[in-house]
This record gives sequence, C-alpha cells and structure tokens, in this order.
Amino acid sequence: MYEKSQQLFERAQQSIPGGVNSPVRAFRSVGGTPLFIQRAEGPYLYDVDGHRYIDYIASWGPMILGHAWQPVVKAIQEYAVYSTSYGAPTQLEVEMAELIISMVPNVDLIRMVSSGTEACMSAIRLARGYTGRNKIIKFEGHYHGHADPFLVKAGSGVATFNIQTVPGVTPGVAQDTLTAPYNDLNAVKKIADEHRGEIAAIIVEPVAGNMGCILPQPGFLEGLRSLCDIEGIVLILDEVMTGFRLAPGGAQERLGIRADLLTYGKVIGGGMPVGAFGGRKEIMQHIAPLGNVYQAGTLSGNPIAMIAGYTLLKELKNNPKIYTELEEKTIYLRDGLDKALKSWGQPYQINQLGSMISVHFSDHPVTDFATASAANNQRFKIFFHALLKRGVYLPPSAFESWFLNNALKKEDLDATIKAVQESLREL
Ligand code: KE4
Repeated sequence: MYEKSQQLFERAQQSIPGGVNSPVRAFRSVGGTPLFIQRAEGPYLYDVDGHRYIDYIASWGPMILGHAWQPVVKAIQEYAVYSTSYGAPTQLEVEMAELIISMVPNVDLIRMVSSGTEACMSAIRLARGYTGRNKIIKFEGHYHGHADPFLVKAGSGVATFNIQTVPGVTPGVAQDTLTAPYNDLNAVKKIADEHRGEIAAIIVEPVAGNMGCILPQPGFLEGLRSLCDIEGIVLILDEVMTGFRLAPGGAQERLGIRADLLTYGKVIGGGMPVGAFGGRKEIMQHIAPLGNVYQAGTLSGNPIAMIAGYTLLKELKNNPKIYTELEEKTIYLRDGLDKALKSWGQPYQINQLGSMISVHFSDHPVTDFATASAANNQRFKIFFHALLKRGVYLPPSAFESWFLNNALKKEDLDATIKAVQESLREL
C-alpha cells in the first residue's frame, strides 16, 4: 500500500537525520512509515503511491485556502523570473508590512523573518533588550519554535517525543525560562511575585495548538494582560498558528485581547518561508538598525515569499467571509465527529475554535498540558491510522491541532465523518 513511501523513507534515512527535515513528520508517535507527498491540490494530498488524502494538516497551518491556490501559484511564477532574492530592500516588503499593519490592530512596525522560530526568538530578545530584564515565562505544552529559550517543557514535537530536557540547551539558558500550566493565572501571579523586576516577557499561544487545540479559559488572557501592565512585563502573543487564521486580525481580533508584541508565521507566507514580529513603536524602535537589539536575516523579506504571502493575505483581508465559511465547515465537522463518537460510547473531548480543532480520548476536559498528556494517546495512534487508511490525513500526533482549509467541501467533511464512524470498531 505504501511501497514507494517505504522505499523513499529507507533512502532518506541514509542522508537526513531520521529521514525527515522536521521531527513531527516522522510518524514516530503514531508508528508506521511517513507518507512521501507527490503533490497537493485544494483539500487533497497525493502520496507517491498514488493515494489521495483529505488533508487536515494544511502544512501545519499555512494552506488556509487549500493547496496550489492559483493566485499564489501564479504570483510565484510571475515573480521568479525577476530573480529569487536580492538582499536589498524592495517595494514588495513595504506593501507587505503596510498590509499587515492594516489588518492587525496594534502593530506600528513589523520586521519580516524566515520562520516562526526566528520571529519568537527575536521577540524575546527585543523584550529583554527593551526591559533590561532576563527572565521569560512560557507555558507547559506551548511551542514557540526550537530556539533554546523555548525548549523548556515545550509542546509539539518536544511533547510528542516526551523530551523533558533538550540536550544542548544549557542550564544558563534554561534558568531564565520559567514555566506555568496554561490557563493557571494564579501560578503565573506566583512566579511574578517571586521574580518581581526580573521578568522581561510572558509569551503565550493565545489559542494553544501544540498540545492539540486548547482554548484560553475566560479571563486567562485578560489576566495576563493586566498582570503585564502592573509589572511592566512585555506580553507577547505567539500568533504563528492563530494569526490570519482565526480572523484577519488573528486571535487579538477574535478574542479581544491586545499584546505588546506579536509573532507570526505559517499563513503569513502562503506556504513560503516567512515569519514576522511586530508591535508598538516604543518597543520595536529598539530593533537594529534603529536601536541596538540586533536581529538580521539574509532571506528576510525575500521577494518570492513576500509575493506569496501578500497575495494570500490580500485575499483574506478582502474576503472576510472566508472566515465564516471556514468556521461553519469546522463546526459541521465537529458536530459530525461528536455524533459519531457519542454513538461509540467511550470518553472523548473535542476542542474547537475557528478552523482549529482536535480530538482527545479523555474523560475530562483537556485544558492544559497535564490533561492533554493524561488522555489515551495510544487510542489516538489507532485512530490516526484507521483514518489514514480510509484517506483522511490527520496530524501524526495527539499534541497537534488539526487545521481546516477553505477548499474543503461538504462531501469531504461527510467522507471524514464516515471514515470516523467506520474506524470506531478498531479503537
Ligand atoms: P516554525 O519555526 O516551525 O516556522 O514556527 C515555530 C512555531 C512557533 N509558534 C507556534 C505557535 C508554532 O506552532 C510553531 C510551529 N508549529 C509546528 C507545528 N506544531 C511546526 C511543525 C514542525 O515543527 O514541523
């Protein structure tokens, strides 16, 4: 069934660590051979063995309008002939920055980078440079990329592989990263009391997507906001997943919260390598060459990445009904999954907001890393493969959010629900 993927995976492991260029792709937590993808179009992936899958990863978020969305494809084709990089400023970068600023309520200045990791690590450095303080608070199970300060009780692949302390992250770095359970405001207040005057930033996924999809409890983000105001701490919303996905203005618009700094990735690049960080001018003006907080990148603002991201964001800004359609489709899927799983009679939870959703085989609400970890993730493993062989491609880990794309049609959602119904006897 997966002969060519198996052959390619064998071959890949001879030249690439683990045969993949990012660990979560290796299927390690669900077992089996990672599928090698030949091409994708709309809501479908096609693997090298010719199988078609309904895609709920969407490249971990970017492909919000589906794969090979023609305006982006055409824009890349058109601009590639002008060269693929100059290492000098372009009008495109100005137009991209102006477009983002027009979509997000409280960004005065924004700096483009080439990944979400770069965006988050730059935002942390900026917060430290701006406040003169060293420590940060992050949340257990949250993932902000693979920069050293974040690899303390991180989510996504770090949680998937249950890596408690990442070798290579020195005690000197780890000591400045303090952690609290997500949705536990009292724990954060306690840390802030114990480290008054030492904390530069709190960085948080406004809707967590790296331990499945987990929503903020009412008042949690608002509590962080007021704590940061009182203590002079920079509030960083990591919107790499939620930005331009939950609303044109991201989680800030959807949840009515305002951060001091924002980080972006994924959707912002339309599938090309793009990240960004931005916020109030009072803070951003400390970034070189304006200020001395140094941050740089050979391919930052790359013209091909800019035209891809710009073309996609322009569509999202001009057609906000896309968000309504996406949420309606996600709620349709959620309700269908709920009906199927209820008939099954075993415990489960479904978390959903906008076009982010996840299923947890747990008999109590999944609200943080501890409850996500306590779920029956062995059952998720079986669920994953039962759906995969029926042509439905979920993230290969219980510690990931699913992402819907707007190319999905009702027939795709119905096929997914049917596949879930048929798979229940295997769980
Ligand atoms: P990248 O460096 O992978 O572009 O972005 C890091 C990042 C930062 N912040 C959040 C909230 C993120 O979810 C991510 C990356 N997400 C993972 C999926 N959970 C990327 C997939 C992968 O690691 O291959």
